Amino acid sequence: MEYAYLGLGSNVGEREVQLKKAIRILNEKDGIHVTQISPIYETEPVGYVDQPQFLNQCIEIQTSLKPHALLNACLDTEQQLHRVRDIRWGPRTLDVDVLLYGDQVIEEDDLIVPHPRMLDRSFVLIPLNDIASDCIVPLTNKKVGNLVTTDNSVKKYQN
Ligand code: PH2
Ligand code: MG
Ligand code: MG
Repeated sequence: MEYAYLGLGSNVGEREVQLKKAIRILNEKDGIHVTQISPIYETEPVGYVDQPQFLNQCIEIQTSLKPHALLNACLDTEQQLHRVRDIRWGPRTLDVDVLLYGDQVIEEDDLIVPHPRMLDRSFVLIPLNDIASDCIVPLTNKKVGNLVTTDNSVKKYQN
């Protein structure tokens, strides 16, 4: 068993409903148990900016799945929420990224952990800090709580 952290994002359709469905689908999978759920944030798009605002959230899971099996579970969850992949960093009903997998460093063609862009993405670090402030990010040797900075483009989502 390992603890892992996943980043969820949605900016098309019923964003909040889709995040909730995604967590339910993940939790129902064999070998995945959701142990913590962050608050939801509404965030300005990063990278490809001409698209709607995102809702972002992070979850902690306990998993018996190996990293690639976990990645496949994430991709399968995206498929169940009818994700269409066209523009890189473009609009999506659901994105599920593996952020951290225990203290492992993974550098494969299809899976890089820690997630290569998480350190400069407040829409990841702010919700992650809510559930994992003491978690040490491999390669940085720093806690999430020491990596996060305030960012006005990431706002608590009121529901
Ligand atoms: N995901 C991206 C690209 N840009 N911007 C925000 N605010 N939230 C995201 O989840 C996001 C993004 C690629 O995965
Ligand atoms: Mg992503
Ligand atoms: Mg992704």
